[in-house]
Amino acid sequence: MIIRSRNGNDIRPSEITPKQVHMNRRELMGKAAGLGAGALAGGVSLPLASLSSSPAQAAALSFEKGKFSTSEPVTAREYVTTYNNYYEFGVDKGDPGQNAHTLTTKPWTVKVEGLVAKPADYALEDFVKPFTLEQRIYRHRCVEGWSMVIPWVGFPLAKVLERAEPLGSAKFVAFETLMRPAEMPGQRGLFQPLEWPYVEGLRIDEAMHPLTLLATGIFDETLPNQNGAPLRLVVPWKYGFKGIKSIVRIKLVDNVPPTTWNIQNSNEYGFYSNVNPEVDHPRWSQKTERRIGEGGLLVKRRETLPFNGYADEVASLYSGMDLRKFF
Ligand SMILES: Nc1nc2c(c(=O)[nH]1)N[C@H]1C(S)=C(S)[C@@H](COP(=O)(O)O)O[C@H]1N2
Ligand SMILES: [Mo]
Repeated sequence: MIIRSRNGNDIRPSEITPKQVHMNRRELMGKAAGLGAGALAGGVSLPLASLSSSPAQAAALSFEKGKFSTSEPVTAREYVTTYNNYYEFGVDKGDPGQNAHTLTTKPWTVKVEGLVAKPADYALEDFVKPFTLEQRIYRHRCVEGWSMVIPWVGFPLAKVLERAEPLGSAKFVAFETLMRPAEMPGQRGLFQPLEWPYVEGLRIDEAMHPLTLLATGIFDETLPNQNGAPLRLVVPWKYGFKGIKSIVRIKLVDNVPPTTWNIQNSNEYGFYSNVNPEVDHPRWSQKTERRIGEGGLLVKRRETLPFNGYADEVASLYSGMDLRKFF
């Protein structure tokens, strides 16, 4: 099946169901009334208050739960696509959803280089082609204290690294976002909130971990631009800013690569950035979080879990490390 998205990229996911019908907010509110989570198939449930619950969409969202997927209620698509951090398109949560449509994501080239036996420049289509797309429902915890549950579509980053054949000297993986001021308003003008291009990094064992994804979609559609089209990183046990968007370069290196928020403020943002309720941000606690879409001022904040709830899978990567020091 070919799914043609708004930004013109094709995906051929065997496991993805037809594109859901996009309804306006008023329709959604009307349809959502009275539909319980029990009405949904495939183990996916939406909160009662979800704006995107409708019988038609429930059918479209039906899929096999991937390994590692949470069964927590999925955050409504409306929030996932309108409440974003993507400073290349503005610093307010609504800015990326408003502005990111100006980005051209076709053609798109991804460079894989550095300490590998098989460096290459791939057209996105060739980069993705050998891999089976999976849907993975992950918790997503922003360092600012909010969280969502997002159904990503993608494939393990490990597949890309294996194809490139890392040399023994490769210890870290460095990622880089597109630099294109003409199409990214945050990269031009007087006020530039960050140094560009946005860069991120992982230790190679983190990068090879089966939870670590490269995503090309959300729900049952290709990634909307505001979510990082056409290719973004997802590392569910780390704060959201590790999930670098619109990736153009993946480089295997032998030393800790620079990372954007650490460059911006090294007291507040470390290289590891594992979700850790025991280590406060210097300006706020990280013990609790607000789940976006769980409406109302009276709704209690949730307790944040060590490694964002993925401790069983990833805690062993850090055994013997002082996670207060390596925050
Ligand atoms: N290139 C780039 N990637 C980025 C960001 C950014 O500003 N620029 N923001 C990060 C932050 S802080 C978060 S929380 C997530 C948000 O992803 P989402 O909008 O898909 O929820 O993207 C991350 N990736
Ligand atoms: Mo974030």
